[in-house]
Amino acid sequence: MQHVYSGKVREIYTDGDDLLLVASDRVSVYDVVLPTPIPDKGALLTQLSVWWFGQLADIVPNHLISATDVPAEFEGRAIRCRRLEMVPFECIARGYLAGSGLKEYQATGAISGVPLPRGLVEGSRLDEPIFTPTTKVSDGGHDAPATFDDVVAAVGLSTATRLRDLTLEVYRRGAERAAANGIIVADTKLEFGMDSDGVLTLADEVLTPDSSRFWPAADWTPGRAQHAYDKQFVRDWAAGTGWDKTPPAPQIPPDVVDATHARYVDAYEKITGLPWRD
Ligand code: Q0Z
Repeated sequence: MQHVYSGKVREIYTDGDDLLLVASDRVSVYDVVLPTPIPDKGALLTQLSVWWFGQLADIVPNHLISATDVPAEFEGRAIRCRRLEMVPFECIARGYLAGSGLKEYQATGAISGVPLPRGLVEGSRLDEPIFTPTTKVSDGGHDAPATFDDVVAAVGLSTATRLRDLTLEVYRRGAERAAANGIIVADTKLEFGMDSDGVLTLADEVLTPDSSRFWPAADWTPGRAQHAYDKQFVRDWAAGTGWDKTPPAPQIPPDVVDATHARYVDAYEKITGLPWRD
């Protein structure tokens, strides 16, 4: 086993021809990783993603080989997957306006070349979900918006069209399931790759609160920043400490850790309908 990549909250190892994607219990707010782990976070997000791969298998094949055949030290919070030739875009679907999409809309009236009606505000629901790819910027920078034509230029019209259709289809399936259980999926980021037979394959993690914006539907109020389903307690506590959002971040107090853990468990249970053990 060889460690090949560290993200802010995840790691990649190689094991022969396979990859191991390992999720940690680390949490980031304002792009800063906090010094206090959230117990079970890595396992909850890994198991949610694995559940989604199963739910989405009729839409698109995925890279998962096993969620159990992993080293004991990573048990529950890692998957073994096939190594793919990755598509060099983040495939994002948005059903609501937030984040970098909101900024781009406010500046240009469009996101990734998709024109939107006037008068939308932070948190607005879009009439139809839209495909807003970004290009991956190497070493840590924020991703840059790309248009559908940029994707076509890089991968060809048929693959680009399939990426867009699959991304929107996965978003619709995910948003519908979550909405039925009180959770808005405002947007989601997917990664795809080509397998060794040239089959377009869903990769990475899917429809987790780290790859998507989850909002409690009961609190949804367009015209202001929305509450994050998972990290809102950490954000509210961090804002109240006077911390300036630059590293190092302060330790998270136990009550905030517990409340945040409960939100990750709640999201897992609401979406999957399964009880979380532990
Ligand atoms: C995923 C990432 C991180 C987890 C590369 N099946 C695949 N084949 C080739 N490359 C990837 C995958 Cl999933 C791949 N990432 C993002 C970073 C932990 C996933 F630190 N990068």
